[in-house]
Amino acid sequence: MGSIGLLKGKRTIDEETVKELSKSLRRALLEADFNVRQSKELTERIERRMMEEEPLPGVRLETHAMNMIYTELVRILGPPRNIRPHNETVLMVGLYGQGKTTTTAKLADWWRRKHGVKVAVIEADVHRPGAFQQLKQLLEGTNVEVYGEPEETDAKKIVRNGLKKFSAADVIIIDTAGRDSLDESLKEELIEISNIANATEKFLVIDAQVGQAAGPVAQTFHDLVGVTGTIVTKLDGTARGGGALSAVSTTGAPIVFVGEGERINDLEKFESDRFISRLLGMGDIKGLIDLAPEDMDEQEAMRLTQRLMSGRFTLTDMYAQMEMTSKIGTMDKLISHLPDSMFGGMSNMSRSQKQQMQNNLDQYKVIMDSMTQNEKDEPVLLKSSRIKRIARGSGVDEKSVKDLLGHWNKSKKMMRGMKGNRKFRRQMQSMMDLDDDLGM
Ligand SMILES: Nc1nc2c(ncn2[C@@H]2O[C@H](COP(=O)(O)OP(=O)(O)O)[C@@H](O)[C@H]2O)c(=O)[nH]1
Ligand SMILES: [Mg+2]
Repeated sequence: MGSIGLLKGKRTIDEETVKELSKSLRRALLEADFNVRQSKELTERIERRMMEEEPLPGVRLETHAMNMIYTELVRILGPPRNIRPHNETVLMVGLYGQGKTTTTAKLADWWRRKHGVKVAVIEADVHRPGAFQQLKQLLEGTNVEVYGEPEETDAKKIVRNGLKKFSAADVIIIDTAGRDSLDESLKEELIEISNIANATEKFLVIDAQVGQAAGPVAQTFHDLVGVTGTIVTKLDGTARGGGALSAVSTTGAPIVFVGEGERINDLEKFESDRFISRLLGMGDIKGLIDLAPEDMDEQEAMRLTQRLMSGRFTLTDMYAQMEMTSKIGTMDKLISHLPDSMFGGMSNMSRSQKQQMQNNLDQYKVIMDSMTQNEKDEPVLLKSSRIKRIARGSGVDEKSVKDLLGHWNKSKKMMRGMKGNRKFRRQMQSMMDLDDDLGM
């Protein structure tokens, strides 16, 4: 992706440069082993956006382009998923040699270490001799209990017995068998185990080196058990992980952890920045993107959301919400975690709509500057005499003040409506959880 440098110092982008950029992006994606068709679709989309969208004022062209590439990739990767290790049964699936057993051990120890919960694992791979021994060895010296029956050939039986034995555990992880490719009997076994386990999570373990086959492999497992998360292993090697991206794009199951070595500690939480940097072969791209303006970071958005959820909704809250919305173009990453309804689907606002919104904001700011804190907190106080005073103080007509109040009223109703919406609440809750678990 060196050709991003082509944009350095340029003020406008021409078709030739866009083509050049797009070509080099596609090359980078293919070198990373991202699916051929998907690479084509993605680069065409970015090409189109580059021709159509202008950078926001003050944003350099190369940053603008990187933002676009980044947000498009994040769109595929999906919003981050946070798993609370309570009452979870996790099924590990994947082809032979991808790192299922190793990751089972890593994950068990991770949750035990970082969350202090009781974790137990079940070895249900009856096809690979020594699988039980391998898992036991990996977990030696940890407090994770391992269940297995090395002589048993019926995996279902082992799973049933294991589940019974570990009924008091917070988390149970079940390791399963995989071959080079899945044959019918193995497929059937996996479905049966999945049914017995009634797992809350099904993680597809995929080696970063798996290339173009990743998508079809992921599809197969997804059809069998319904994959809920992806774990990419061997990211300590040279592979760029494009195959994993194809897998995610196929199943829609986001990457939750990555494996970076053979030892039990070599597990990391997934971070999209790092992953995308690696995928594009660009070192650390953090410095090249500029998604959230300094005055509006993700934390602020969280804080605001938390306030909105608390049921209070002042004019100041409304202003902050609008300000956030007006910046959505540069905040796709954050917005992708939020329900579209929260911003009235404004992530698709056109340039002129954004401009209009900015104009409104400017005016609201002037008007609000003429209000007392009390009035901003309790806009219902604003009867006609106060409205007159505020209009005079801010040099606008009374109608503009009333418009502001009307907007506040509408937004407040919208917020109320959403508060009652269970899906929305759940989404908000999981967003808040991100905060709690940053130390995870
Ligand atoms: N370098 C590296 N090796 C790994 C990683 N995860 C697993 N392995 C190795 O890959 C091989 C296969 O792993 P295993 O867990 O047995 O795969 P399974 O057949 O899917 O259970 C073993 O030699 C592991 O040590 C990783 O993240 N990095
Ligand atoms: Mg194994």
